[in-house]
Amino acid sequence: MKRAFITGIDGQDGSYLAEFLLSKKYQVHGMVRRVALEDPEHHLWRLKHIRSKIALHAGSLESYPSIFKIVEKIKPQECYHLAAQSFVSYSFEDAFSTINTNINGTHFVLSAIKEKAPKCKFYFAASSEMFGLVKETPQNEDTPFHPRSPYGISKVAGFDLTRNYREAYGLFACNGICFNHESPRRGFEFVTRRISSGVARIKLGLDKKLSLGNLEAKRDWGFAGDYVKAMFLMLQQEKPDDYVIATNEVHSVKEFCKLAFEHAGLDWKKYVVIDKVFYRPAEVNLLKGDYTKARRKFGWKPEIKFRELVKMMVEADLKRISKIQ
Ligand code: GDR
Repeated sequence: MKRAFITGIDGQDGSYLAEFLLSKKYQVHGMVRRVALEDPEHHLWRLKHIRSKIALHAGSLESYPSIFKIVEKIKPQECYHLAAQSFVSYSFEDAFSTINTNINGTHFVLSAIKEKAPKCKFYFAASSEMFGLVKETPQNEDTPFHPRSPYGISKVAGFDLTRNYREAYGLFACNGICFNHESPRRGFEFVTRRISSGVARIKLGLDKKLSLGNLEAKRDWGFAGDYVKAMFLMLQQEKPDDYVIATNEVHSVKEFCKLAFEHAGLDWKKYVVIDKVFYRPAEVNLLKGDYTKARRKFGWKPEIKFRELVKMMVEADLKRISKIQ
Protein backbone atom coordinates (compact mmCIF):
# COMPACT_ATOMS: atom_id res chain seq x y z
CA MET A 1 0.00 0.00 0.00
CA LYS A 2 1.34 3.43 -0.92
CA ARG A 3 1.46 6.01 1.87
CA ALA A 4 0.35 9.58 1.17
CA PHE A 5 0.74 12.52 3.52
CA ILE A 6 -1.59 15.51 3.14
CA THR A 7 -1.12 18.79 5.00
CA GLY A 8 -4.40 20.68 5.16
CA ILE A 9 -6.37 17.44 4.84
CA ASP A 10 -9.29 19.07 6.68
CA GLY A 11 -9.74 21.74 4.01
CA GLN A 12 -11.80 21.57 0.83
CA ASP A 13 -9.05 20.14 -1.39
CA GLY A 14 -7.63 17.92 1.34
CA SER A 15 -10.96 16.18 1.85
CA TYR A 16 -11.51 15.51 -1.87
CA LEU A 17 -7.92 14.37 -2.30
CA ALA A 18 -8.14 12.02 0.70
CA GLU A 19 -11.30 10.45 -0.78
CA PHE A 20 -9.64 10.09 -4.16
CA LEU A 21 -6.48 8.52 -2.77
CA LEU A 22 -8.52 6.08 -0.65
CA SER A 23 -10.29 5.02 -3.86
CA LYS A 24 -6.80 4.30 -5.29
CA LYS A 25 -6.09 2.11 -2.24
CA TYR A 26 -3.58 4.49 -0.62
CA GLN A 27 -2.93 4.61 3.09
CA VAL A 28 -3.86 8.23 3.79
CA HIS A 29 -2.22 10.30 6.54
CA GLY A 30 -3.06 13.91 7.29
CA MET A 31 -1.73 16.68 9.47
CA VAL A 32 -4.22 18.80 11.40
CA ARG A 33 -3.86 21.21 14.30
CA ARG A 34 -4.33 19.79 17.77
CA VAL A 35 -7.41 21.95 18.25
CA ALA A 36 -9.06 20.16 15.30
CA LEU A 37 -8.60 16.78 16.94
CA GLU A 38 -10.05 18.15 20.16
CA ASP A 39 -13.08 19.67 18.44
CA PRO A 40 -13.80 17.47 15.39
CA GLU A 41 -17.39 18.67 15.05
CA HIS A 42 -16.18 22.16 14.08
CA HIS A 43 -12.91 21.42 12.36
CA LEU A 44 -13.23 18.02 10.74
CA TRP A 45 -16.75 18.16 9.23
CA ARG A 46 -15.40 17.62 5.72
CA LEU A 47 -13.78 14.34 6.80
CA LYS A 48 -16.64 12.91 8.83
CA HIS A 49 -17.57 10.24 6.26
CA ILE A 50 -13.97 8.95 5.91
CA ARG A 51 -12.65 9.65 9.42
CA SER A 52 -12.25 5.94 10.29
CA LYS A 53 -10.27 5.24 7.10
CA ILE A 54 -7.54 7.86 7.48
CA ALA A 55 -4.83 8.56 10.07
CA LEU A 56 -4.64 12.08 11.48
CA HIS A 57 -1.53 13.49 13.15
CA ALA A 58 -1.38 16.65 15.26
CA GLY A 59 1.08 19.19 13.89
CA SER A 60 1.42 22.78 12.83
CA LEU A 61 2.91 24.71 9.92
CA GLU A 62 4.57 26.90 12.52
CA SER A 63 6.49 24.04 14.11
CA TYR A 64 9.32 22.37 12.24
CA PRO A 65 9.73 19.63 14.89
CA SER A 66 6.07 18.61 14.59
CA ILE A 67 6.33 18.26 10.79
CA PHE A 68 9.71 16.53 11.00
CA LYS A 69 8.36 13.93 13.45
CA ILE A 70 5.31 13.14 11.29
CA VAL A 71 7.38 12.72 8.12
CA GLU A 72 9.89 10.58 10.03
CA LYS A 73 7.11 8.38 11.37
CA ILE A 74 5.09 7.93 8.15
CA LYS A 75 7.92 7.98 5.60
CA PRO A 76 5.41 8.84 2.88
CA GLN A 77 5.88 8.10 -0.82
CA GLU A 78 3.76 11.09 -1.81
CA CYS A 79 3.25 14.37 0.02
CA TYR A 80 0.58 16.92 -0.90
CA HIS A 81 1.28 20.22 0.79
CA LEU A 82 -2.06 22.02 0.78
CA ALA A 83 -2.09 23.70 4.20
CA ALA A 84 -1.82 27.49 4.23
CA GLN A 85 -3.50 30.69 5.31
CA SER A 86 -5.43 30.75 2.04
CA PHE A 87 -7.84 33.69 2.33
CA VAL A 88 -6.43 36.52 0.21
CA SER A 89 -8.46 39.23 1.92
CA TYR A 90 -7.26 38.24 5.39
CA SER A 91 -3.66 38.26 4.19
CA PHE A 92 -3.88 42.07 3.98
CA GLU A 93 -5.09 42.26 7.58
CA ASP A 94 -2.36 40.02 8.92
CA ALA A 95 0.40 40.06 6.36
CA PHE A 96 3.14 39.07 8.78
CA SER A 97 1.51 35.86 9.96
CA THR A 98 0.36 34.91 6.44
CA ILE A 99 3.84 35.35 5.05
CA ASN A 100 5.58 33.66 7.99
CA THR A 101 3.24 30.69 8.16
CA ASN A 102 2.93 30.08 4.44
CA ILE A 103 6.59 30.45 3.52
CA ASN A 104 8.07 28.74 6.59
CA GLY A 105 5.44 25.99 6.49
CA THR A 106 6.37 25.07 2.92
CA HIS A 107 10.07 25.25 3.75
CA PHE A 108 9.59 23.03 6.81
CA VAL A 109 7.73 20.34 4.85
CA LEU A 110 10.30 20.36 2.05
CA SER A 111 13.20 20.19 4.47
CA ALA A 112 11.66 17.35 6.50
CA ILE A 113 11.12 15.37 3.30
CA LYS A 114 14.66 15.98 2.12
CA GLU A 115 15.98 14.74 5.48
CA LYS A 116 13.68 11.84 6.22
CA ALA A 117 11.98 10.71 2.98
CA PRO A 118 14.08 11.98 0.06
CA LYS A 119 12.35 9.68 -2.44
CA CYS A 120 8.92 11.06 -1.51
CA LYS A 121 7.18 12.92 -4.34
CA PHE A 122 6.08 16.39 -3.32
CA TYR A 123 3.16 18.53 -4.52
CA PHE A 124 2.91 22.23 -3.67
CA ALA A 125 -0.40 24.05 -3.92
CA ALA A 126 0.78 27.10 -5.83
CA SER A 127 -1.85 29.57 -6.99
CA SER A 128 -3.09 31.73 -9.86
CA GLU A 129 -2.81 34.62 -7.35
CA MET A 130 0.90 34.59 -8.22
CA PHE A 131 -0.01 36.12 -11.61
CA GLY A 132 -1.83 39.03 -9.90
CA LEU A 133 -1.47 41.98 -12.22
CA VAL A 134 -1.47 39.73 -15.25
CA LYS A 135 1.12 40.17 -17.98
CA GLU A 136 -0.84 38.19 -20.59
CA THR A 137 -4.15 36.36 -20.94
CA PRO A 138 -4.61 33.46 -20.65
CA GLN A 139 -1.85 32.72 -18.14
CA ASN A 140 0.36 29.67 -18.60
CA GLU A 141 3.44 28.18 -16.94
CA ASP A 142 5.71 30.78 -18.58
CA THR A 143 3.70 33.87 -17.65
CA PRO A 144 5.70 36.14 -15.30
CA PHE A 145 4.42 36.55 -11.74
CA HIS A 146 3.25 39.85 -10.26
CA PRO A 147 1.51 39.03 -6.97
CA ARG A 148 -0.89 41.61 -5.55
CA SER A 149 -1.30 40.44 -1.95
CA PRO A 150 0.77 39.07 0.94
CA TYR A 151 -0.89 35.73 0.17
CA GLY A 152 0.25 35.89 -3.48
CA ILE A 153 3.76 36.83 -2.38
CA SER A 154 3.89 33.86 0.00
CA LYS A 155 2.81 31.53 -2.84
CA VAL A 156 5.52 32.86 -5.17
CA ALA A 157 8.07 32.09 -2.44
CA GLY A 158 6.58 28.60 -1.98
CA PHE A 159 6.77 28.06 -5.73
CA ASP A 160 10.43 29.09 -5.77
CA LEU A 161 11.26 26.93 -2.75
CA THR A 162 9.66 23.92 -4.42
CA ARG A 163 11.56 24.47 -7.67
CA ASN A 164 14.79 25.03 -5.76
CA TYR A 165 14.47 21.76 -3.82
CA ARG A 166 13.91 20.04 -7.17
CA GLU A 167 16.95 21.64 -8.79
CA ALA A 168 19.32 21.68 -5.81
CA TYR A 169 18.53 18.38 -4.08
CA GLY A 170 16.87 16.33 -6.82
CA LEU A 171 13.54 16.09 -5.01
CA PHE A 172 10.57 15.01 -7.15
CA ALA A 173 8.81 18.31 -6.43
CA CYS A 174 5.94 19.75 -8.49
CA ASN A 175 4.03 23.03 -8.42
CA GLY A 176 0.34 22.92 -9.26
CA ILE A 177 -0.67 26.44 -10.27
CA CYS A 178 -4.34 26.01 -9.51
CA PHE A 179 -6.85 28.66 -10.48
CA ASN A 180 -9.93 29.16 -8.28
CA HIS A 181 -11.68 25.90 -7.51
CA GLU A 182 -14.91 25.61 -5.60
CA SER A 183 -17.43 23.09 -4.30
CA PRO A 184 -20.11 22.63 -1.65
CA ARG A 185 -17.17 22.13 0.76
CA ARG A 186 -15.71 25.59 0.07
CA GLY A 187 -15.05 27.76 3.15
CA PHE A 188 -17.74 30.35 3.88
CA GLU A 189 -15.38 33.34 3.50
CA PHE A 190 -14.83 32.82 -0.25
CA VAL A 191 -17.09 34.65 -2.67
CA THR A 192 -18.71 31.63 -4.35
CA ARG A 193 -19.73 30.12 -1.02
CA ARG A 194 -20.81 33.50 0.34
CA ILE A 195 -23.12 33.68 -2.66
CA SER A 196 -24.45 30.10 -2.64
CA SER A 197 -25.13 30.13 1.10
CA GLY A 198 -26.52 33.69 0.89
CA VAL A 199 -28.93 32.68 -1.87
CA ALA A 200 -30.10 29.67 0.13
CA ARG A 201 -30.64 31.76 3.27
CA ILE A 202 -32.64 34.36 1.34
CA LYS A 203 -34.70 31.71 -0.43
CA LEU A 204 -35.52 30.06 2.90
CA GLY A 205 -36.46 33.37 4.52
CA LEU A 206 -33.48 33.62 6.89
CA ASP A 207 -31.92 36.73 5.32
CA LYS A 208 -33.11 39.66 3.27
CA LYS A 209 -29.86 40.89 1.69
CA LEU A 210 -26.45 39.67 0.65
CA SER A 211 -23.49 42.08 0.96
CA LEU A 212 -20.65 41.64 -1.48
CA GLY A 213 -17.56 43.52 -2.65
CA ASN A 214 -16.22 43.92 -6.17
CA LEU A 215 -18.71 42.36 -8.59
CA GLU A 216 -16.56 43.13 -11.63
CA ALA A 217 -13.66 40.84 -10.66
CA LYS A 218 -13.28 37.97 -13.13
CA ARG A 219 -12.11 34.50 -12.26
CA ASP A 220 -11.51 31.11 -13.85
CA TRP A 221 -13.65 28.89 -11.61
CA GLY A 222 -13.43 25.09 -11.66
CA PHE A 223 -14.61 22.24 -9.45
CA ALA A 224 -12.26 21.20 -6.61
CA GLY A 225 -13.05 17.50 -7.15
CA ASP A 226 -11.55 17.74 -10.65
CA TYR A 227 -8.45 19.62 -9.47
CA VAL A 228 -7.32 17.06 -6.90
CA LYS A 229 -7.08 14.49 -9.70
CA ALA A 230 -4.59 16.76 -11.47
CA MET A 231 -2.53 16.97 -8.24
CA PHE A 232 -2.34 13.18 -8.16
CA LEU A 233 -1.53 12.87 -11.88
CA MET A 234 1.36 15.34 -11.60
CA LEU A 235 3.07 13.04 -9.15
CA GLN A 236 2.61 9.98 -11.39
CA GLN A 237 4.69 11.44 -14.25
CA GLU A 238 8.22 10.37 -15.03
CA LYS A 239 9.69 13.79 -14.24
CA PRO A 240 8.67 16.51 -11.81
CA ASP A 241 7.36 19.71 -13.39
CA ASP A 242 5.01 22.69 -12.88
CA TYR A 243 1.50 22.82 -14.32
CA VAL A 244 -1.39 25.26 -14.65
CA ILE A 245 -4.71 23.72 -13.64
CA ALA A 246 -7.72 25.75 -14.78
CA THR A 247 -10.77 25.74 -17.07
CA ASN A 248 -9.69 28.48 -19.52
CA GLU A 249 -13.12 30.11 -19.01
CA VAL A 250 -13.74 33.44 -17.35
CA HIS A 251 -16.78 34.70 -15.47
CA SER A 252 -17.35 37.72 -13.28
CA VAL A 253 -18.54 37.67 -9.68
CA LYS A 254 -21.70 39.35 -11.03
CA GLU A 255 -22.33 36.45 -13.42
CA PHE A 256 -21.89 33.95 -10.59
CA CYS A 257 -24.39 35.94 -8.56
CA LYS A 258 -26.93 36.22 -11.35
CA LEU A 259 -26.87 32.49 -12.09
CA ALA A 260 -26.97 31.48 -8.43
CA PHE A 261 -30.02 33.65 -7.68
CA GLU A 262 -31.70 32.54 -10.92
CA HIS A 263 -31.23 28.95 -9.88
CA ALA A 264 -33.32 29.66 -6.78
CA GLY A 265 -35.90 31.55 -8.86
CA LEU A 266 -34.77 34.98 -7.58
CA ASP A 267 -33.57 38.22 -9.20
CA TRP A 268 -30.12 39.06 -7.79
CA LYS A 269 -30.62 42.82 -8.22
CA LYS A 270 -33.26 42.83 -5.48
CA TYR A 271 -30.98 41.31 -2.87
CA VAL A 272 -27.33 42.12 -3.49
CA VAL A 273 -25.87 45.20 -1.83
CA ILE A 274 -22.33 46.47 -2.22
CA ASP A 275 -20.26 46.87 0.91
CA LYS A 276 -16.83 48.47 0.56
CA VAL A 277 -15.59 46.39 3.47
CA PHE A 278 -15.22 43.47 1.03
CA TYR A 279 -12.99 45.42 -1.35
CA ARG A 280 -9.25 44.70 -1.25
CA PRO A 281 -6.40 47.24 -1.09
CA ALA A 282 -5.08 45.75 -4.35
CA GLU A 283 -7.35 43.64 -6.53
CA VAL A 284 -6.65 40.93 -9.07
CA ASN A 285 -9.07 41.83 -11.84
CA LEU A 286 -8.86 38.95 -14.25
CA LEU A 287 -7.54 35.40 -14.16
CA LYS A 288 -7.80 32.88 -16.97
CA GLY A 289 -5.67 29.75 -17.07
CA ASP A 290 -4.31 27.85 -20.05
CA TYR A 291 -4.10 24.19 -18.98
CA THR A 292 -2.77 22.88 -22.32
CA LYS A 293 0.41 21.48 -20.72
CA ALA A 294 -1.52 19.36 -18.18
CA ARG A 295 -3.86 18.13 -20.94
CA ARG A 296 -0.98 17.19 -23.22
CA LYS A 297 1.23 15.59 -20.55
CA PHE A 298 -1.34 13.59 -18.61
CA GLY A 299 -4.69 14.06 -20.30
CA TRP A 300 -6.28 16.18 -17.58
CA LYS A 301 -9.26 18.39 -18.34
CA PRO A 302 -11.98 19.91 -16.17
CA GLU A 303 -15.17 17.83 -16.15
CA ILE A 304 -17.51 20.24 -14.37
CA LYS A 305 -18.14 23.58 -16.01
CA PHE A 306 -19.26 26.90 -14.57
CA ARG A 307 -23.08 26.52 -14.81
CA GLU A 308 -23.00 23.06 -13.28
CA LEU A 309 -20.73 24.26 -10.48
CA VAL A 310 -23.02 27.15 -9.54
CA LYS A 311 -26.02 24.84 -9.56
CA MET A 312 -24.23 22.20 -7.47
CA MET A 313 -23.26 24.76 -4.82
CA VAL A 314 -26.68 26.43 -4.56
CA GLU A 315 -28.49 23.10 -4.39
CA ALA A 316 -26.18 21.79 -1.69
CA ASP A 317 -26.69 24.91 0.44
CA LEU A 318 -30.47 24.83 -0.03
CA LYS A 319 -30.48 21.21 1.12
CA ARG A 320 -28.15 21.83 4.06
CA ILE A 321 -30.03 24.85 5.40
CA SER A 322 -33.47 23.21 4.91
CA LYS A 323 -32.24 20.33 7.09
CA ILE A 324 -31.09 22.61 9.92
CA GLN A 325 -34.35 24.54 10.01
P1 GDR B 1 -9.59 34.55 -4.42
O1 GDR B 1 -11.01 34.03 -3.92
O2 GDR B 1 -9.16 35.75 -3.70
O3 GDR B 1 -9.64 34.63 -5.93
O4 GDR B 1 -8.61 33.37 -4.00
P2 GDR B 1 -12.26 34.80 -3.29
O5 GDR B 1 -13.42 33.90 -3.51
O6 GDR B 1 -12.00 35.25 -1.89
O7 GDR B 1 -12.39 36.14 -4.20
C1 GDR B 1 -12.67 36.09 -5.58
C2 GDR B 1 -13.01 37.47 -6.10
O8 GDR B 1 -14.29 37.86 -5.61
C3 GDR B 1 -14.23 39.22 -5.18
N1 GDR B 1 -15.30 39.46 -4.19
C4 GDR B 1 -15.37 38.90 -2.98
N2 GDR B 1 -14.56 38.01 -2.34
C5 GDR B 1 -14.93 37.59 -1.10
N3 GDR B 1 -14.17 36.67 -0.47
N4 GDR B 1 -16.06 38.05 -0.48
C6 GDR B 1 -16.89 38.95 -1.08
O9 GDR B 1 -17.90 39.37 -0.51
C7 GDR B 1 -16.53 39.41 -2.39
N5 GDR B 1 -17.13 40.24 -3.28
C8 GDR B 1 -16.37 40.26 -4.37
C9 GDR B 1 -12.84 39.38 -4.63
O10 GDR B 1 -12.48 40.74 -4.55
C10 GDR B 1 -12.04 38.59 -5.66
O11 GDR B 1 -11.74 39.39 -6.76
C11 GDR B 1 -8.98 32.01 -4.02
C12 GDR B 1 -8.40 31.34 -2.77
O12 GDR B 1 -8.90 30.03 -2.68
C13 GDR B 1 -6.90 31.28 -2.82
O13 GDR B 1 -6.41 30.57 -1.71
C14 GDR B 1 -6.49 30.57 -4.12
O14 GDR B 1 -5.10 30.50 -4.22
C15 GDR B 1 -7.08 31.30 -5.31
O15 GDR B 1 -8.50 31.37 -5.19
C16 GDR B 1 -6.75 30.62 -6.62
